[in-house]
Amino acid sequence: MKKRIILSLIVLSGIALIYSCSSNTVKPGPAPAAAATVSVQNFAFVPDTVTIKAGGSITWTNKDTAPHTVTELSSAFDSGSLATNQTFNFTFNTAGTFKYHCLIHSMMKTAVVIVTN
Ligand SMILES: [Cu+2]
Repeated sequence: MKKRIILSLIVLSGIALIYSCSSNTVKPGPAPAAAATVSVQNFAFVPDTVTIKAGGSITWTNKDTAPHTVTELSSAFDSGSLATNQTFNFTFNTAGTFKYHCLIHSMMKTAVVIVTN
């Protein structure tokens, strides 16, 4: 009888030990980098200003029937011509302000990506 109690105590403390160890190994991961989406719609970038954290990425989708480009003014990124429903993704690793426009349609308003640390 005594043996059984001791044995079950050992088993219970073993379970408690495993539980405490496993709960200690659960650590919060790094905060996810912000991601954002921009539509190219009705000859405009929507929204025309996006703020993300460095390391984050933006995906543009052309929702027009006309082709568009997503081209940074100093060529930091350039999607090339995007057909309808085609997407372009770019990851911003450094903080800064990136103005971009569409090379095909000069009348389209310049849009901006603000990358913060
Ligand atoms: Cu365009």
